[in-house]
Amino acid sequence: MASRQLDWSLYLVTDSTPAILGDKDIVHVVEQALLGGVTIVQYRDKHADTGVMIENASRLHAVTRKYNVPLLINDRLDVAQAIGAEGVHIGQDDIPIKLARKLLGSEAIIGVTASSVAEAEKAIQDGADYLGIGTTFATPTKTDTKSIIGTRGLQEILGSTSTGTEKSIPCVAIGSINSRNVQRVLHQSAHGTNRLNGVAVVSAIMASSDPRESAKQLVDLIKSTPQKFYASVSPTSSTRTNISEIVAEIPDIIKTHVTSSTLTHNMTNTVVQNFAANVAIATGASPIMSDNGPEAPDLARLGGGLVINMGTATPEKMKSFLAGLQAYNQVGSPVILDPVGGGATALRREAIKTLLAAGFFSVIKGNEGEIGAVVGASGVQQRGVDSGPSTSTHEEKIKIVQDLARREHNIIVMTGAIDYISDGTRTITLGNGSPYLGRITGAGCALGAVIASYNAAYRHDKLLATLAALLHYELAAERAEARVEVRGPGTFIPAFLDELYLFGEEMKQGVGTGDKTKF
Ligand code: 3NM
Ligand code: MG
Repeated sequence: MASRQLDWSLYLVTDSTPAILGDKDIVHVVEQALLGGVTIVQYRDKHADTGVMIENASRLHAVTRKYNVPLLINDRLDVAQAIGAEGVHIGQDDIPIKLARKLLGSEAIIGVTASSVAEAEKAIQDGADYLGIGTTFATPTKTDTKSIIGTRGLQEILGSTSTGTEKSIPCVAIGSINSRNVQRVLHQSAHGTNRLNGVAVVSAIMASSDPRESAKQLVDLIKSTPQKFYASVSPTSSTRTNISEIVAEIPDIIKTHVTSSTLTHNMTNTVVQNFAANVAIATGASPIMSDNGPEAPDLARLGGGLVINMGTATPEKMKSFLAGLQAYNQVGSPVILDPVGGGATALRREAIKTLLAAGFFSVIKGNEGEIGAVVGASGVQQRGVDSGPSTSTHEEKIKIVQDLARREHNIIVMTGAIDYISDGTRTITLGNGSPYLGRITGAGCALGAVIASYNAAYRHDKLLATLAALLHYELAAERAEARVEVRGPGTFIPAFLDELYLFGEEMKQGVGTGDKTKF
């Protein structure tokens, strides 16, 4: 099928409504977009009379032909036939695919909109040449969309359209895709080796005052490797997979962190602010406790990491979280999600969903209940924000973190007596720590701050950065617990701050972690 050889990377869908096109000339906008690098054009006009559509379509066709790009017509086979367009795009409520094929013949490109695995499978069976999948994110451009499926929905469809290792049909995602989220959408929607062939946009180009530049920017983002989203900066053979190799790298990473004064930006709850800030300083980081969304873009430029701690997820805070997430994603700096009490209430479960749809988290860290809430089906009913009784076996926990890391394409940390850390390929368990960490408030939240600065200070491999943070934290806790003056949680806290600092000083001098690690 010829459609397989086509370049699907940037698919432009036109819109003639004044809200999007303004008073610009559609043909001029499309030509500019073609000069910027658009690879497919679909003429979509839900309001115009047939005569106007034919007129516009034939003018557009003259331009698309000049750039050797196919022109598809939305829904209207008659218009496609009248001007000899390369094909059509049809929705679920439009003409049946088989009938369209019968009318247009085998050479025509026939694309279909699919919002579910069932629709995708049916479209493939009926002979569609490509799928437009979505709606990815809610969009003002099309308000009657059936379902908002997010990157997870795209991933499910991409998974189902596979036959063996190669998916059977090209897929482009649609719905509120723009230069801010395109790389994340491409990255997070991937299902194993099945990836989107491209993205379809309306407003990102049609509403732009400079369609050529907007198209070029999108093409550049689509073609370049979004390294900031990978578990390691470049997933190469040098990525450490062997546990003893990983351990050998940790002291250098800790040293790098301790000497870096890396910013850790905390959007956290009021209970833990003071403690988390003290912990961050003791580990060599430079904390800022600010949930003021509008200043997030400035702070994001300082090269640090952000922790979004859901301890108090009020609507006001959620606005700040979303602003922070977007600002850090934009510059490619790490964002850590701490879904505090994530399984406890419907509101928190909803907040997790909103945050996951809104941006990319380098690391998600939580106890078993919280990670369960992120997975979507919590086995552990949470009481307060502390962890409930465990219901999963060791093997099950390994599988939970591994599957979730694969789904989110990031690092998952499930804390507990044993910590489980995974990037979807490498899964590590760590038995270090102290029971006192469970008897003071904010121990988990402060760890989030440390994970953020470690991921900002060391960007080569997120798994290693996260592991180094955990080791710094938990080895210091063990040392504090072992001190003679420590009699309980109250005396533990100052001793812990001391040991976080002293351990860092030792690592600066090249002392190493010795044989204290419990992998
Ligand atoms: N189809 P924008 S969403 C034309 O989900 C269209 O099938 C959709 O516009 C679907 O890029 C959509 O401006 C509009 O968000 C996408
Ligand atoms: Mg339609």
